[in-house]
Amino acid sequence: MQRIDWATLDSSAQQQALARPALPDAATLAPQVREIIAKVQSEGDAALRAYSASFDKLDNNPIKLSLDEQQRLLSLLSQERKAAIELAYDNIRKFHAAQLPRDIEVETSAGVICELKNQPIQSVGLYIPGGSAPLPSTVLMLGVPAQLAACPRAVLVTPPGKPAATDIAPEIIYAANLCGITEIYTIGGAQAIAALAYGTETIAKVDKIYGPGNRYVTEAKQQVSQDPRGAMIDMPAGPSEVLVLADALANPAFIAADLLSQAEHGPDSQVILVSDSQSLIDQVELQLSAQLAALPRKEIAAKALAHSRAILTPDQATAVAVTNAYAPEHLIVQTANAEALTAQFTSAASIFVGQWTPESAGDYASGTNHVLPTYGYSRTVSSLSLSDFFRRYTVQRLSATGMRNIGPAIVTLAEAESLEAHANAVRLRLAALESAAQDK
Ligand code: HSO
Ligand code: ZN
Repeated sequence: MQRIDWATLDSSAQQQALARPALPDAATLAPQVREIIAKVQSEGDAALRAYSASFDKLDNNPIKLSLDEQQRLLSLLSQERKAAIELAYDNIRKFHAAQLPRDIEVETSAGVICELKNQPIQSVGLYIPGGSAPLPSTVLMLGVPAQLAACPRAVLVTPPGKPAATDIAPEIIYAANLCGITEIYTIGGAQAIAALAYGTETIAKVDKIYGPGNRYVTEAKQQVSQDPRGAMIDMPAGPSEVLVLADALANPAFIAADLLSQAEHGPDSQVILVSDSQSLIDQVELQLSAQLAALPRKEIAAKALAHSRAILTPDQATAVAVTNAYAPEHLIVQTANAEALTAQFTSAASIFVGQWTPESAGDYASGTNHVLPTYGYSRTVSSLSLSDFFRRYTVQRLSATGMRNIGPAIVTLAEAESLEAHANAVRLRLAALESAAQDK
């Protein structure tokens, strides 16, 4: 870890210490992804098969995973894994079910009724990364809210397996089926995002795309979300990150394990330790090297650690300020007063309080969602929740009384904006009401 003594830095060096990395080859990535999207738009399934052949070295990707294949995969899964997935499913379901948005109806003036209603998004596409670590937990994080919102159509895409395209992790299928999802496609990368956004012969277009992915996936999501004929996306994304805020009494072994759990996600993972205790930082460093050596993914984790930072602050208040300035995706608070500190955080996407709460709890099974804003977006973007699977819309109705009550003010406002047609739409009605009253 890079050691940083906060008090010795001037303000621009402090900003630099908290900066995210510039995303590599952004300039070449965008046109590459644009080309993939265009090819899927013009050639459909044939483009998906061609990309499978060139990127995945698979000649006959069936694209759609049949129900028979799903059954075959499920038969490979142990009871222990099924039970663990069910426990996670239950907790995620409990926490998200409590988020069900309520419709509201308000009479704002006599005879003027306004409603705010929630309607499930009709068709949602869930992207589940494959590659070095297939993530069945992400299936639950996306599938459970889609199920609770009762989205009429939820489909899942995930990169093809090996040796056959249909060799998907059985855990992914089990989690998907628990969430009521059986429409599953064995495609990944930017081409999968294009297929979801625009549709192909086999895959019908969806309205909104959810889920994490590599740089190509993230760039493709950005591009299709900017096209009105494409699809909406859940949130902008960058590499995953954790910040641990610890005091002198924290357990260095726990902290090192938490830092490594983020580091093993990928070489670009962002890992930060902030503490007012030099000796705690020293002990965490010792633990990091000891624990790292035993990890199967030590090469990935070591790369992430190489650009990670340990920041020494003069006191705890500065540690909190540094945390708020960074705006971490995950914030783990390992201090004696963790509970009391929680109210002081203004920008973390998901907070893990106290020594018994590792990030792994929220990654898998506590019930909170692990799809979270990164790259500082958590200042304003929220963690994925049930509301992301609804669209909100409004309804209003005026009675004759309502028109009499607010009509004159509307005319005045329309005149103030010099919008005569707007004023007329009300004047005509007020006049009709007036003459109907005189006829009586
Ligand atoms: N920490 C990841 C989520 C995850 N961890 C999935 C394990 N599996 C991003 O928040
Ligand atoms: Zn994780």
